[in-house]
Amino acid sequence: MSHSLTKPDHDVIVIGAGISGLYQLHCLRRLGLDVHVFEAGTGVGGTWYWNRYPGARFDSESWSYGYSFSRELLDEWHWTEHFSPQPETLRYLNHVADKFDLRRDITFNARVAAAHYHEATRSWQITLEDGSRHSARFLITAVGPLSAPTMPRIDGVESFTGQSFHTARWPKEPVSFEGKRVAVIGTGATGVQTIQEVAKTAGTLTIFQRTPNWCAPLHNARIGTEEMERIRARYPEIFARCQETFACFVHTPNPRGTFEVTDEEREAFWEKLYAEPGFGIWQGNFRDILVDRRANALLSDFVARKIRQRVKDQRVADRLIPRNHGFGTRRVPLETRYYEVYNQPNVTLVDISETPIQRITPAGLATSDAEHEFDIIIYATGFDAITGSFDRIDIRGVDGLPLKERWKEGPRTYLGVQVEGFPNMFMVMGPHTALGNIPRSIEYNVEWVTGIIRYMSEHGLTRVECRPEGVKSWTDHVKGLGEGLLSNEVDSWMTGINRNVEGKQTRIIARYSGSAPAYRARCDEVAANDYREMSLT
Ligand code: NA7
Repeated sequence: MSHSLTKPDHDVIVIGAGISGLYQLHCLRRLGLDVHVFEAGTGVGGTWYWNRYPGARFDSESWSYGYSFSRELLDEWHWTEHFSPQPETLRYLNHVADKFDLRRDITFNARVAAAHYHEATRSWQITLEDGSRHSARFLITAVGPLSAPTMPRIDGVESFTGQSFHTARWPKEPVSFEGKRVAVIGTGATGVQTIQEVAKTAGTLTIFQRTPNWCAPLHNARIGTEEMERIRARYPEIFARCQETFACFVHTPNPRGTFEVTDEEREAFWEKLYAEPGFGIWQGNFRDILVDRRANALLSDFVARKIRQRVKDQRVADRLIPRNHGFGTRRVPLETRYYEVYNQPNVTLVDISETPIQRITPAGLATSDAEHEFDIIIYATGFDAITGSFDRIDIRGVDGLPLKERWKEGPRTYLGVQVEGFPNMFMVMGPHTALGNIPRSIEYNVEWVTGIIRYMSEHGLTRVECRPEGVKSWTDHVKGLGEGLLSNEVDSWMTGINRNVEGKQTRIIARYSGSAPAYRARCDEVAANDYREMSLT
């Protein structure tokens, strides 16, 4: 690589050693670059390092979720379950780090506090929380869209004298619930996984639900040696399919409309989807369920009937059925006997939309109508999503412009990978990229970023910045794609709402909602045209 300017400490600094950061390190190192990763945790894994809460696991099929770039890796790894539990996923990512000798270029226990661009040297200076400084030509944020956990804004959280945990900061040591009085606050995908697991051993379990979500069965199963052999043989076909589908899952919308079939056919199709593993009922349903109100209402009614069948006490079932949004318009938690948990005598559901939590007390918590005592409180209260992990770092571009300032009206990006005024910074899984089955999107994003850095190295270029017109056109495109989607009319992390974070009460278009193949085609086109849409010098 050309170094006509003062040589920084590294060619590239990557923030984060999760699925994105690990692969980014591997790809750039293969170009012969000096790459260094700073990671806040003590080990690799990102999401799968931090989220050790009981019951944490994939909702995507394990064999569609792992890295696809190395046939050797695919051949040697045995997924033991169709939807891998967190400990296995963490083992997998550690195996990847060992196999590709990644750790030697990662500093652990190193949280990045600030990242400032310096025009004079065309480089980024990174300051860690310990005050140490490191510079690089390129900065790559691999910080994850769901990695900044948020605690509820409830008085007295610090006063509780029992054990309390946020699910995304779960301790490494096992936590026993045996005979304990346990509270769970939050019923998103994380809360649902936690609740169904904790209910197995807790003395009592009290669930504080503000908004119910539409959950659907996961139908997990073990994978034996022979089945894994068959899966391995099918890997090329599996990953080819993930490249073709809308959101990189093995599931993709059915081409039929909800009202293009008879009532009997529709009911039979939904029964089939409800009985099948994974996200099929959300991602493989009729093509119009997330845009047509009548179709969505009909499907919601189908799932509501399922909840009623599974929960014995119909008053409890009533509370578990969402009223303010339709099926699939928020992230659908997948579950294993979640609804049956509410039939257990030791489990109580408290609807805090009726009786809000007023404060956390030393002994437990107080709602508007009762005092509750607990040994353990679990906060499954989610994340400051998509932009939150950026907001926590003091990122400044040209002329010291803070990224937060640039995004104060919501994120504006070029292809979800670059921001105007932030040269030489690339985002992997930044706002406005395709989410879906995330590792598939990550691999694409990482390879695209690797491509442009390779191009610059080969051409002796040291500065890359997107152009204002490129940002406008991509941001408008992303906003346009969001029009008509029922999910954009609902508060959730996907629309940038977090009631626990100041300034995150207005819905924004934070994610790209077009198809993954269309996203890739657009990015491929930019690369094929030698990145002429961007300013490279
Ligand atoms: P989510 O989906 O954002 O869920 C957070 C939950 O916590 C949700 O039920 C919230 O209720 C609840 N919450 C948040 N703050 C409070 C307060 N102050 N009081 C009571 N309840 C509260 O986060 P998850 O971790 O479950 O999942 C995030 C994603 O990670 C998930 O979609 C996967 O893709 C991986 P609300 O709905 O806001 O009323």
